[in-house]
Amino acid sequence: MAKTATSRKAETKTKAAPADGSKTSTKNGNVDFAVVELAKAEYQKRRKSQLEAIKKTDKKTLRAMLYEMVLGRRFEEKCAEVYRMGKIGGFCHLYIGQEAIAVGSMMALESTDTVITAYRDHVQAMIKGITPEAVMAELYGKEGGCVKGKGGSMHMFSKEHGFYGGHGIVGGQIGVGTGMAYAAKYQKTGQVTLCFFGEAAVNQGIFHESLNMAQLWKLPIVYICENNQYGMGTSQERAMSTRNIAKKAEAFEMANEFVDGMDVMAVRDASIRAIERARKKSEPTLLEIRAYRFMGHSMSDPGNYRTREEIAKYQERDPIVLFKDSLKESGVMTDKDFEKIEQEAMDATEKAIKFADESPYPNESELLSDVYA
Ligand SMILES: Cc1ncc(C[n+]2csc(CCOP(=O)(O)OP(=O)(O)O)c2C)c(N)n1
Ligand SMILES: [Mg+2]
Repeated sequence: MAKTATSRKAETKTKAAPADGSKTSTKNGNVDFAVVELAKAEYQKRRKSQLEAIKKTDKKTLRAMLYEMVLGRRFEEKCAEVYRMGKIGGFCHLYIGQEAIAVGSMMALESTDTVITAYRDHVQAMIKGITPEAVMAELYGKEGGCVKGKGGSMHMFSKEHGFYGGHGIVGGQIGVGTGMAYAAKYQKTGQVTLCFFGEAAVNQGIFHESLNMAQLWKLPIVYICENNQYGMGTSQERAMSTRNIAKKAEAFEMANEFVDGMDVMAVRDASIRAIERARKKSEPTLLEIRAYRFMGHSMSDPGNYRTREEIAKYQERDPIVLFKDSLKESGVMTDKDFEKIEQEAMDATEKAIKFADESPYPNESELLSDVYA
């Protein structure tokens, strides 16, 4: 059943990653409601600016944005379910809670632009146009997958759709993405590259080397640091000497912005500015977009490094609920519209599952084709 715009707590159907309880400040590991109240206040504040941004955007775009966010959420909830049934093997990193980052930024691109990302890639692959069927079949390791079942969860890829992975080496895609932007400039294609990476990748040398080159050579790229505040079980605070990632760009005299990743319209606004800078002036930008992952690092994460209050605090600012509330208050959409979108997303997910279930495993003769290492 579809949720109403105000049923905030009910939005995330999937249970948050379990907390060990030892770090909670309340008895029995209960949620600290003072923290939750604070988060609610923050939520209201953010909604005002979202309402303003909605007024300036056409309904078709807004609907498409909400659809992609809801599809991403429902699709991945299903991924978690079928993973537990043993239908998906290997690593599986979910994007639940971070949907506003991919939707806000990627939906400001032209279809010919290119995207490269890390292993948390299912939702980005779908926004770039790879069908939910091809993504789910890839997760199953089936022939109908976007890379014929050889990549799996971490390696979605489609040259046709300008989606260049799906990379497992933390930070590796920052160098490759910089090369893609160099190629676009050299070949005068007019394409802009969006290069996504987590905050833990910022501590890698490749980040600093790439940003230096991109600014020096004025490359048409937008670096998007998806700061979900954890690299596996290590919080940013424990691994980085500063909280401020956006400002690192200033070492290279690169344009930069810090963005609230729970607010899809704020992400869209900042992305439009950065993409225009890349396209019109051939200049790079670093966006630090701060959100929170509601699930564990991967499906096998026991989640004993953070508290329930912390997860609940961020779930109070669920980006989908925030967006629905604002759309409803703006009079752009009604509960009926939301129900329709929920149904479409569920149907697309079910269709993807059916396709993946029915798709055959790759033939043995395919074992070495397209394999270069
Ligand atoms: C070079 C390298 N070092 C270590 C790892 C192991 N590893 C896999 S994911 C991960 C954390 C990355 O966190 P972040 O970049 O913040 O992305 P997130 O998982 O939060 O999306 C690490 C250390 C790796 N894959 N590659
Ligand atoms: Mg992270």
